[in-house]
Amino acid sequence: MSRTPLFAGNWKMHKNVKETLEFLEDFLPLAKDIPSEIEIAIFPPFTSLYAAFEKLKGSAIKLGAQNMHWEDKGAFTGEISPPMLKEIPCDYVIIGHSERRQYFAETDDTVNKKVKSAVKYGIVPIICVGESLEQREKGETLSVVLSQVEKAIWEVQIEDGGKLIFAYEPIWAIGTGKVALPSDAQEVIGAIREKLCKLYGNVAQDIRILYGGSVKPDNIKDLMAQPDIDGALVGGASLDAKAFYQIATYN
Ligand code: G2H
Repeated sequence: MSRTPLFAGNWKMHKNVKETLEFLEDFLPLAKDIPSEIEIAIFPPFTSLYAAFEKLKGSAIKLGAQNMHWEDKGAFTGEISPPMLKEIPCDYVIIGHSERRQYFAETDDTVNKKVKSAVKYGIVPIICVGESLEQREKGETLSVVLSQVEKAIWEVQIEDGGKLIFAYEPIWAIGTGKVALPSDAQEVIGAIREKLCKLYGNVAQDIRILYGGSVKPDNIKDLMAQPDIDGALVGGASLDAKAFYQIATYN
């Protein structure tokens, strides 16, 4: 079993090219102190991806996009294709973030199409799943999340666990400052791993599962102490070089 911890900075709709380069000016010197067994990736807006790639040359920091279309080309105004992301190149792509599900009508079906396409093009998808507050209060957390997991990877074949990453992000914890209790996050993430083991057998032990939702320097250590939590998808706190560095060096 080998699961390298991953700290992924999801910048959402923040930072133009100039601000991206300013962040990296601050972050790259700090990142030299991050142990090599920890992986860092940043997810700037599409318009900053190439500038980030150029600036990251020679560093171990990976690059990812926040979304993509599943088709490789066509009349899809405003969309970005997997080959376009490969050209940058991007290592990762976030798929099915709850903000995309909520504001841009993404469904389990479109998530599945995107996951299949990402795997086909060799871009590792970070597949986001998570329940709403209402679903949690009704005791539906596990059924909702496990159903999202199953539908996201429907007919997706993988030969090794490095091809997929999941992020459990309870919707009620996103950008609200309300982080899930580490034990609650572990319960859901442990259940996701069990489900993946049923579907994929032993390779599921190598699939990384991140926690996301109001991760900050002062709560990351307790989250990382949980056996199935392999890192974090960090929103707000990843916009600040020092805070993101503190999260990645939680120990
Ligand atoms: C959840 C998370 C990053 P934040 O969306 O994906 O954002 O850390 O701001 O809650």
